[in-house]
Amino acid sequence: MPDHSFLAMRQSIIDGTPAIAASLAERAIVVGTPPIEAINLGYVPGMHEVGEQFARGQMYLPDMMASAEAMRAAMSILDPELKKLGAERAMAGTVILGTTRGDIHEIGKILVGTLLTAHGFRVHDLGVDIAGEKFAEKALELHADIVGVSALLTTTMRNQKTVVEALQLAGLRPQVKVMVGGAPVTRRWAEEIGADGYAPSAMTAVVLARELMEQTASSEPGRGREFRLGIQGREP
Ligand code: B1M
Repeated sequence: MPDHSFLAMRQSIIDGTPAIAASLAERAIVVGTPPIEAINLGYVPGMHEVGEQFARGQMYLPDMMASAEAMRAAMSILDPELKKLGAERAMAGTVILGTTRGDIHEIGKILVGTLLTAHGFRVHDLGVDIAGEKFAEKALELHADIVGVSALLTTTMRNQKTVVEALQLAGLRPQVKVMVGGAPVTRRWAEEIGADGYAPSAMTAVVLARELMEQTASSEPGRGREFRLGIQGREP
């Protein structure tokens, strides 16, 4: 896909125009652009620009909401294309995903969920503004291998710690790995709160989830069976 198409995608996010964002996504599929390229080279740079303009006071909350709407419109077209890949893969593990308490940012988390699904993980997305206990409850119910917690605000990233604590309280910590991410999150923060890993992007979240599954498979031979079958089968 030519560079100007990626620029048009970026602009559709900055302008907050869902119809244009969606039609560019449809066009990308028709011309055979990999959906992940459209997301990473077109739409996400638009979101970053929006964040910068908001921080400089050149954009206001309603503008940021319109941009998020445009991003969602594009994702609604690209998501199913990405997920199709996952249907052909062996089950890699079960992941419970959510945005932490007090935080309603969801776009990055949805992208992480989509790519995990595309790489064979069974993903249960709890949504946004989720308390630690809710993560623990679902992890227990679905026998999760990994709990993934997203946070976009410096004020809400501390709630990622409450998820680790809730899992500990429920006695699930030995068997459930915790991964964290989101713009303000760092590897150091992940270590500080006792998470098992940090990923700066959706693609690295997939790599991390696979590493965590490998650790589980080597420490609990029976448990990682599907994962081992998965890696012997198709690799991403
Ligand atoms: Co808000 N917001 N926002 N916002 N918003 C930010 C985060 C901000 C940086 C903007 C800015 O000031 N420059 C700023 C936070 C400042 C801070 O805390 N340091 C901010 C603010 C201040 C706020 C409000 C407080 C504004 C207000 O009300 N005055 C408010 C808070 C609401 C709340 O949550 N309680 C608010 C509201 C909103 C909207 C609702 C309007 C909207 C969200 C809509 C939605 O999600 N449905 C919104 C948006 C869109 C943004 C920006 C512009 C874009 C976020 C986004 O979608 N990025 C954002 C600026 C920015 O991030 N540059 C901003 C695209 C997405 C693909 O990237 O989410 O980073 P990201 O996800 C990446 C990685 O981080 C990683 O992978 C993803 C893909 O590569 N990742 C993970 C994410 N989660 C992961 C989990 C993992 C692993 C990797 O493992 C589990």
